[in-house]
Amino acid sequence: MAELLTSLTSQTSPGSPAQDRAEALRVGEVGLGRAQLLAAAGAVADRVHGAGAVAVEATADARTVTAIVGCLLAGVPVVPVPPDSGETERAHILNDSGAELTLRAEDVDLTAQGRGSHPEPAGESTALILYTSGTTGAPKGVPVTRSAIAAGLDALADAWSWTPEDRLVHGLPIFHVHGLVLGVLGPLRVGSPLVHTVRPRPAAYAEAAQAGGSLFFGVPTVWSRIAADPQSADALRGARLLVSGSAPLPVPVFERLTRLTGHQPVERYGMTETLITVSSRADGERRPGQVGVPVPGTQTRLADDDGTVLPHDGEAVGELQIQGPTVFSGYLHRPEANAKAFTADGWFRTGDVATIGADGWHRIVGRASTDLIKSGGYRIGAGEIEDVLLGLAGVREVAVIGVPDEDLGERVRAFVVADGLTSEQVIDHVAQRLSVHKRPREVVFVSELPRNAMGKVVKQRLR
Ligand code: MLC
Ligand code: AMP
Repeated sequence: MAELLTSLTSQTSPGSPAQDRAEALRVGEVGLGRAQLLAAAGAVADRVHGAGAVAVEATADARTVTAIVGCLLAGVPVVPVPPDSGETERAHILNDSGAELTLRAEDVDLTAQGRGSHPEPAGESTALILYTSGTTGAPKGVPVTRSAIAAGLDALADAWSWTPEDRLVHGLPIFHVHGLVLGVLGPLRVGSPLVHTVRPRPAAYAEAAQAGGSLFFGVPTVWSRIAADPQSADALRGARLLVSGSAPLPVPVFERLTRLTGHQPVERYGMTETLITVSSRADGERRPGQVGVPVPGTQTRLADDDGTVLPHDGEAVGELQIQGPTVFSGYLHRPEANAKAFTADGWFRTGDVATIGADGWHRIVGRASTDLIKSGGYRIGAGEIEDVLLGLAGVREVAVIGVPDEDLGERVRAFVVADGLTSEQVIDHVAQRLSVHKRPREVVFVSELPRNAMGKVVKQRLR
């Protein structure tokens, strides 16, 4: 396979001194040229070479990016750990992935020089192991191969006319597909410099736009906050392309953003398991409330509950299923989940419910399971939070749901049957054990949960 981080590594002899010094990457206050990033990442590669997998404490920091790049140069799978993940979640990720070593920003020396280049690993080898929530239990490990990332990024470069002339700006976390695969590996493959703003605040995006940012990534919460801040939105007029994804972009946010920035945002759809598979195009139409057409190389279809394939007529509603070079081949250590995740003829079952028009345009209308919550663009499993809360002394029963939220899309609400506990105790119990963003934003104490004749909690009745 061609190299994964082509624009970083493809020049075997150094580029021109000016090219090498020009900033390839900036995270907050720290900028790195291509040559410095390659040298410092090379030193990390020398150190981790031969490890089965390495965990990286994924703070938004130029040293963390260097650690990730170093592991990728050495062909060692990277396990990004959310820096705010509590003890339960962290222990699970480290244990399940088999990571042999954890790198933190402090472990990386940005002035170090690697001893030399490492051979490019095979395309089918694992680049990243990303952890993502399911409806029940602890998060599942998703191995993402080098060839899937390469195919996914090349498809997006085509869809978004993304070139080395762009300067990408975002402030998303670098432990998920959006911020890491698209937001960090994308620029290193395409060759467009990256400006990471550490946090995705409207004022930081505005400042980066004024400094020449052209391509901007955000989750809908970020775009909605920008749309509520006319001054920051106006600063984005000079951008080339605004891209939204990870959760549905509400139509009013699309419209307001268009009015205030002069740009209709491109919306795209994806998953950790499949990378980005459907998008509107930079050179094409944008439609509020729709996520576009399959990216080059991806096939999509709809199926009903019995597996009958449905027509692409814009009316039929079914589960969206995906095939293509970016789709993973199964969760780590989860044969049962894998059996359910794919159809007999090899299509990945997204669990998202959609329509597809005769013109190929996709509309995501919901999710098959009420136990997957999307809050601020983060995927959160109700079961994981319920398991943790059942471990809190005094809690007798619990049910977690997502409720609509103006800012976050959905917010986590926990219904708890308990004796003598406060909302803060319940929230803190989750925040200390799982990632902070998984904490309930609201706790409702009830005397009992609604159950059906089988004794199963009826979550619909909690809404
Ligand atoms: C509050 N905090 C607490 C707390 N209550 N900490 C501990 N215990 C408690 N009880 C603190 C936090 O530490 C944090 O501090 C602050 O409150 C706010 O944190 P938050 O709740 O996370 O902030 P919020 O404003 O809600 O964040 C909104 C957001 C964020 C948009 C910035 O949700 C976000 O970054 N989302 C991006 C998700 C993403 O990238 N998803 C992509 C998945 S990939 P401090 O100090 O940190 O401020 C995917 C595929 C695809 O979906 O298609 O892309
Ligand atoms: P994650 O596992 O965090 O990668 O989340 C993937 C899920 O995010 C998908 O299954 C969808 O439910 C949701 N998602 C991503 N992009 C979009 C979008 N543009 N519109 C609606 N939902 C989306």
